[in-house]
Amino acid sequence: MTTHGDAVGQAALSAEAAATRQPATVSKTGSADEKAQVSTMTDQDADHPDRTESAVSRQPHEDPGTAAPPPAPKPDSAPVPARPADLGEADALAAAEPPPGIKKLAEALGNLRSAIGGTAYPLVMPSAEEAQRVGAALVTQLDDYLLPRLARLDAPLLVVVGGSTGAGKSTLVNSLVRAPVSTAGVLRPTTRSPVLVSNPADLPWFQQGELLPGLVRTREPSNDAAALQIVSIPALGAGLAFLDAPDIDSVVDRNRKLAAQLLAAADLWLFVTTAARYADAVPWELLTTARLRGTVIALVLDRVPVEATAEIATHLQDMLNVRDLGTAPLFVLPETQLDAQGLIGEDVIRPLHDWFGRLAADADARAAVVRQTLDGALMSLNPAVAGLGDAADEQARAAKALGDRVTAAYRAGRQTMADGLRDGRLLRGEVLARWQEFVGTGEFLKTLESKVGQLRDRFVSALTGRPLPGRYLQAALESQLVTLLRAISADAAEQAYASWQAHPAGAALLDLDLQRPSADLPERADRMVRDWQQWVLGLVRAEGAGKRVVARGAAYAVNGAGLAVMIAVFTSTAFLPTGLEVAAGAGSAIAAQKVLEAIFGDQAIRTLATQAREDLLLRAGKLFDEEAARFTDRLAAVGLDQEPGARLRQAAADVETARTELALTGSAT
Ligand SMILES: Nc1nc2c(ncn2[C@@H]2O[C@H](COP(=O)(O)OP(=O)(O)OP(=O)(O)O)[C@@H](O)[C@H]2O)c(=O)[nH]1
Ligand SMILES: [Mg+2]
Repeated sequence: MTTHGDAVGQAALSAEAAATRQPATVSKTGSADEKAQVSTMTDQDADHPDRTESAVSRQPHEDPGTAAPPPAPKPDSAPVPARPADLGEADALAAAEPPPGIKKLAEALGNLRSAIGGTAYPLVMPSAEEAQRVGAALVTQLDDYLLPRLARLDAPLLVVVGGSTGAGKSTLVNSLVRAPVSTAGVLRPTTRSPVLVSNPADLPWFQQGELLPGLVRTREPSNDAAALQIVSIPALGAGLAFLDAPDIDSVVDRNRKLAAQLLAAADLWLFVTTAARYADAVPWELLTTARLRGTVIALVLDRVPVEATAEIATHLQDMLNVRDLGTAPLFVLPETQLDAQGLIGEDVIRPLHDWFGRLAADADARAAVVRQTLDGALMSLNPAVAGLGDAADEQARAAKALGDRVTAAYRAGRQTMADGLRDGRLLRGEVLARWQEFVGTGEFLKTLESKVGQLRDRFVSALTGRPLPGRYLQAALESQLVTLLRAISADAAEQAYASWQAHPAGAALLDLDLQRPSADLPERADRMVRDWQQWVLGLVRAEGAGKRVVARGAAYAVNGAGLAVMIAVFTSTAFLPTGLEVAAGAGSAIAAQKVLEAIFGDQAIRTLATQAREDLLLRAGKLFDEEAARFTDRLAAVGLDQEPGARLRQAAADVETARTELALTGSAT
C-alpha cells in the first residue's frame, strides 16, 4: 500500500488502489506483491508467516464472478460452507452438525469458559483486579463472539466501526449504506447504543442473539447501552453487516467498555480516526490489542484537509509502521461537505464502499477474514489465560502465606504454653502458697525425709484428718492456667492480626475483633482447665484403683494425689523444680514427687505426670486452634480452589491443541 504524498489519498480513493487493498479474497497465484498486501490483514506475519499466505490469499480481480475458486480445504481443516445467495430465515438459523474438529474446539472452549468463569480472585492483591477484569472480558468475548462464531462460521461477517468520539463513525456507516440509519451529531458522545446495519437476509442471524447475547435487540433508536438497534437495509449486500459502536475514548465510561466489548466481537475492525485525532493514545492502544489478537483491521483517516493530506497520511502511515500495523488497509477521506441527509458524497465514500462491496460479494473472502480473526482471537486466549493462571496461583500462594502466618502465631502460643509448664513459672505466688499449705508443715516435710516408709499413711491421715485445703490450690491452679491461656491467646491474636495487616489480602479480611481473643475465651479457658483437672483426677483415680491407700483415703487421697500430679506437671519433666529457686518451693516439689512415688510407685508417677501434661497441652492446643480458626475461617470463606492455575492452563492448552488441529486459516500455527 502506498502511504505518502498525494498518492496516499488518491490510492485509497481510487478504484485501483481499493482493489490492491482488498483484504481477503482468494487467489491461486498469489504474487509476492499480493502476499504483501494480504499480510495487511493479518498483522501477524512476523509470528505466523504461514497463516497469512495460505489462509488469506488475495484475489487480484474486482469482479467476484472472475474470482479463482478457493483452494481445497486441508483434510483436517473445517470446510467453509458456501453461503447460499438466497439464504432464507429458516436456513440462516439452521446450523448443520459441526465437523469433528470444530466440535472438539467448541467443547474445549466451553470448558475454558467454565474454568475462567469458575475462577475467582477474592483475595485483594495487585494482580487480582486485573485478573478479574481480563477474566470477565474473556468470558464475555467467548459468549459474545468466539462460541457463536465457531458454531456458525458461515454467519454474516460483522464489521465493527470503532474510534474516537466525533471521528465520524456514524456518518461513515450512514454514508456506506446511503441512509441516515445511525444518528450523527454535534454533541459528544452521540452514539450511546450500538446500531447494527444489515441486509434483510442476514437479520435472522443478528436478531436471534447468538452473537452478543447480552444486548437486547431493538428496532428503534435507543440510548440504552444494553440495547442493540438492528436496522435492515436492502441496499447493503448480504453477508456483511456494519456495527456503529459507541466511542472508545469519551468521558462516558459505559461507552468505552461497550466499545471494547463490541470490538472483541468483530470479524473486522474498521477504525475511524480524523486528521485532528489520529495521534490520540487510546485508539493506538486498541489498535495494538487488535494487532496482538490477530484481528483483521482496516483504517479510515477521515476529514483530512486536502492541502495537508500528504503530510498527515505520511505521518499516520509512519505511526502504523512503527506499531507493526503498516500493512493494514488505510483509506484516506478528504474533508467534505455532507449532503442534505448528512452523508458523505458518494464519490468520496466510493473506494471504501466498493471495498466492502467486494468483500460482501465474495463468500470465500469473507470466510477467510472470519477465520483469520477467529483464529487470532483463539490464539490470543492462551497467553491471556496464562496471566489468569498466574494470578490464580498467586491467590493460592497468598492464601497459604496468610494461613501460615496464623499457624506461626498460634504455634508460638503452643510453645509458650509448653515452656510455661516446664519452667515453673506457674508455680509461684498463690499457687505456691496454696501448695505449701496443702502439703503441710515443715514437720511434714521432715517426716518425708526420714520416714519415707510411713509416708503413705501419714499423707493419707493428714488428708483425712482435717478439712481439705485442696480446693484453694485447685482454684489457684485454675486461675494461673487460665491467666496463662488468656495471655497466650491475646499475644497470638495480636501477632496474627499484625501479620495479616501487613499483607494486602490479609488486611482486607480483618476486622477489629480479631485483634483480641474471642469474647468468650475466658469462659472457654475456665471450662477447659476445669475439665482438665477433672480428667487428671479421673486418671489418678483409675491408677490408684485397688491400691490400699487410695481405697482408704478415698476422695482425699485422689484429690491430694491429683493435685500433686498437677503441681508436678508445672515443674519439669523430671519432676525437679528446675525453675524454682525458692527453697521452700523446691522442697515442696520434691515432697510432691515423694508423696506420689510413695503411693503409686516411681514409674507410675512419671507416667501420670507425663499424661497430664500432654493432655493439658492437647486441650490448650485445641483452644488455640479455635482461636486461630477465627482467622482461617475467613480465609476459607473466600472459597479458593486448590489448584486454580493448573485448571486454567490445562483448559487453555486444550483449546490451543484443538485450534491447531483445526487449522482454521489453513495452516497449523
Ligand atoms: N463536514 C463534515 N462533517 C462531518 C463528517 N463526518 C462527520 N461529520 C460531523 O461530525 C460530527 C460527528 O460525527 P458523528 O458521525 O456523529 O461522529 P461519531 O464518531 O459517530 O461520534 P460518537 O457517536 O460520539 O462516537 C457530526 O456533526 C457530523 O455531522 C465529514 O466527513 N464532513
Ligand atoms: Mg456515533
